Amino acid sequence: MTAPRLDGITDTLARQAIELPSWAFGNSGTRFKVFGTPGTARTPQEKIADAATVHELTGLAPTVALHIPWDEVADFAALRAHAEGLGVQLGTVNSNTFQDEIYKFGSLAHSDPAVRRTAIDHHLRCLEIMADTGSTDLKIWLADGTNYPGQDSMRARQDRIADSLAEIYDQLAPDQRLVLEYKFFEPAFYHTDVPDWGTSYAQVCALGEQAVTCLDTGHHAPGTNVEFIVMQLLRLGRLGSFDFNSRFYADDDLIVGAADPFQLFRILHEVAVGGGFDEGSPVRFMLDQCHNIEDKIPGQLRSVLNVQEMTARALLVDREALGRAQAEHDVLGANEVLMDAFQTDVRPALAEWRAARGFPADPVRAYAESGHQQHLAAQRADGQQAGWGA
Ligand code: LRH
Ligand code: MN
Ligand code: MN
Repeated sequence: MTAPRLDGITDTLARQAIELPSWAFGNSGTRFKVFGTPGTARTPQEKIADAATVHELTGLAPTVALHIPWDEVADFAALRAHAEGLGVQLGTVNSNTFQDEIYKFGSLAHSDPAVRRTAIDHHLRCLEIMADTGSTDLKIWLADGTNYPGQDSMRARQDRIADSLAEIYDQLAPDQRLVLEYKFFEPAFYHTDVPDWGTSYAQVCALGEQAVTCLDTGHHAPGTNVEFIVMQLLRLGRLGSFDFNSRFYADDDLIVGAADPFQLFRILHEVAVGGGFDEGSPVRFMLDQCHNIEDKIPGQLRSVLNVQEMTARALLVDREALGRAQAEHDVLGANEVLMDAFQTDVRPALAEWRAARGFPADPVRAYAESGHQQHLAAQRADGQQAGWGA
């Protein structure tokens, strides 16, 4: 088989932007143990510097998402200047109403108006931060839910979320978006207040045009046809962003494309069909991952390259041939068109294209050979490494 030609798809590939989560550069783990990794960032500034390294080697990651309060600093305008000085921008601001004691029974859905007030105010504070950082997306994931049937009224909680979100939505600037993420379980085990795309869709539609849904690939029950949801949200004009990661069991937050590369291909094919890669598309792509045992910077490099490689394969689908086979009800033929693209090894062609644009042909190897990881380990030997959450 001859090497695939990327001619028709390089404009789209050159536009590709994958936002990195600041928290991927801190230590993370499970409830059993958080292992440290030499050279791990100690501050929000160092996390941003590490994200900038990923962008420098790939050209794929021009923005960094923040999580508040994990990335709380005294001066967000200065943090923005720091990022821009390193060649990246600050991106999505993620709110966090799942770690404070007062949120034990919920945040925006809590029955006590005082707790709801605190949770709403936290989001208003995030909007203030966004004014300083230049961020346009406020991403909200709620841990709210219950553990036992009867524990609280699911219906009343849904109404309270709608009211709370409306108050936050009212304060958005015209160019800002409220992005509502869903997740089917964890930390709540009986019911979650925003468990699925339908609930997120109902809530964001009630808010207005500036509210959209975030699809985190790890937030569905095993066996869910995630690409169907991608298709539907694109069709309805409410797919705001992706949180990419991969999973074997639950919300594993492993490297995107590691557990099920074919699912990533099917998702990206639906993005292509639905216009999500078109110029001016409102769909944004983000990683939401943790690197529990591998080094963080190479983990993020591998991740953005996985997305790039699978995007190339999805863009290589012969859509005309696919349409013809579908129209003729050529079941096996249509499937073959899709599988042909999926089975295409785009790595040599992408390596060549990267080199032609002045990037290392193999960014993971270039990083390993640069000695930067050892340099970071020596330079960051003192002080407290950032952890998942700080
Ligand atoms: C919840 C989630 C959400 C949070 C992140 C740390 O599981 O996916 O996006 O902000 O993890
Ligand atoms: Mn997420
Ligand atoms: Mn998650």
